[in-house]
Amino acid sequence: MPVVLSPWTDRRRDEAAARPVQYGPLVTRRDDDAMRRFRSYGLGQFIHFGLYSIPGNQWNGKTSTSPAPEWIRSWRGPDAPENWTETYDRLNEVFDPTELDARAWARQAKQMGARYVIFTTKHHDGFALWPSAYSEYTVASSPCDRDLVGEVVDAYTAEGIDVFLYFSVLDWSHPGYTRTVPACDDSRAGWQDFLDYTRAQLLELLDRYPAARGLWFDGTWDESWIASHEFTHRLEQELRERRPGLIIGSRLRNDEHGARHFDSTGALLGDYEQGWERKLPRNREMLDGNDWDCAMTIGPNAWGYMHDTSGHYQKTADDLVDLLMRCRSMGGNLVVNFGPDGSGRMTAHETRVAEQLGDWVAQNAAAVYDASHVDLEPTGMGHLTGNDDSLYVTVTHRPVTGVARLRFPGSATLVPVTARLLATGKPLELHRRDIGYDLDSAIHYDVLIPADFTTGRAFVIELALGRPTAQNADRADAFM
Ligand code: JFZ
Repeated sequence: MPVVLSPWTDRRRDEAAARPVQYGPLVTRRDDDAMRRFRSYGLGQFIHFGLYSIPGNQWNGKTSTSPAPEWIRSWRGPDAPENWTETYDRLNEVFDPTELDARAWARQAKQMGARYVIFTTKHHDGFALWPSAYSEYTVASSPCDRDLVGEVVDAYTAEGIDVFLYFSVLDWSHPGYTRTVPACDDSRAGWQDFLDYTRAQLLELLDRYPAARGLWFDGTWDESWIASHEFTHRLEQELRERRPGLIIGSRLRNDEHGARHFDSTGALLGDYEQGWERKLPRNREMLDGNDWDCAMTIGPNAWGYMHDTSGHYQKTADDLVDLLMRCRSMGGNLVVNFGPDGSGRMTAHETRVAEQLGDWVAQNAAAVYDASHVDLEPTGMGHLTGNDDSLYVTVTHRPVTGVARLRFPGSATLVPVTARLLATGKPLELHRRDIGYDLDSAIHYDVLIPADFTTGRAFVIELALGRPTAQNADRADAFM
């Protein structure tokens, strides 16, 4: 799994260069119910659905050269169909996802173990999946004529899954949208129109869907938006006032110097880091204590439906288990993306991995949800998660010796007392080892993995923690 440092997340904390900031964060690290929920979500689902789901990255048998299937409208070049943009813009006339059953989606997400969903209410093409009063280009202008956002909000809420609304600021359908800073009166008026419309749609979403817990912004990278820092600052304030507890990530706005995600002093601009998209932090230190999640595609870079995935690696359930526990070990959530086809059906591969991931998560729930980063040296065997009661070792790389060895500092106030396989409850032998080569007086705990225990998937060793008393040391050595 390549782990790269992204320029989005590589904030510069160069104190000498730090400039005073007026349009900095509106929040500091929150510890209310909503953010505590966020921290224990563990696993989420992303759904990209819209007009682009109809072509699924191809048209008339030709495959698009646009960056990703949901970007197919921007297909250019000799292979692009004639009048492609006009053709795309009229897909609303045939948009009719008759197989879309939000309750079936929600049941599937529940079985997978997702605790939140992020749903595309409006992607870059500007087509709204709710009947917005502020646009002609919505589900109401299609044969579908259903409030798909409402269906998703209701269905997922009924399953106990929190809903976040994805909203692209970048909007190819609005005549006032411009990528650059408007330089003449006409374009300034158009841009102001666009800002009014954006604000109206966002307030409309909050008013229509009171159950939504968060807004997930996208398409906020153009110069025009970056220059509108006064507007976006006020907007964030207004959204937060309108819905107390609302969660907004760091991709909505920037400071007056153009610094995005983090302001020019390095402070996070939102409730959590929203730059870990298709990438992961190398280590916990890079996160500087911030909340975060990782949005991940199942294919290489396809968020919307892709009709033909041949030649594109599709992540397996094992890949996702590894990613999930890697995220949890650094205190973050993993959000797995789904791209249903134009009829609204989930693909066969996504359905299969959702089921397999769900089976694994159900068996190992304790290691996923109420367990997070632990302050121990990472282990090459896999990923560590835990809480005050338990330590979980998700073993992705099984030691050939059959000995899972964990290193605790001599000063640890909580140490392993008993060990078992989380999925089955089978007790495992645990030994406290004073190996004698540690000048720093670290104590090692060895868990013996029985040779006759075989599995093709990662497995979790659960260690109950207790105070390092003599009695507990004996218990650790007892054959359980
Ligand atoms: C954006 C969209 O353009 C894309 O279609 C999809 O919706 C995705 C979830 O978000 O794409 C991005 C946004 C940010 C980064 C990369 C792709 N990034 O942070 O590197």
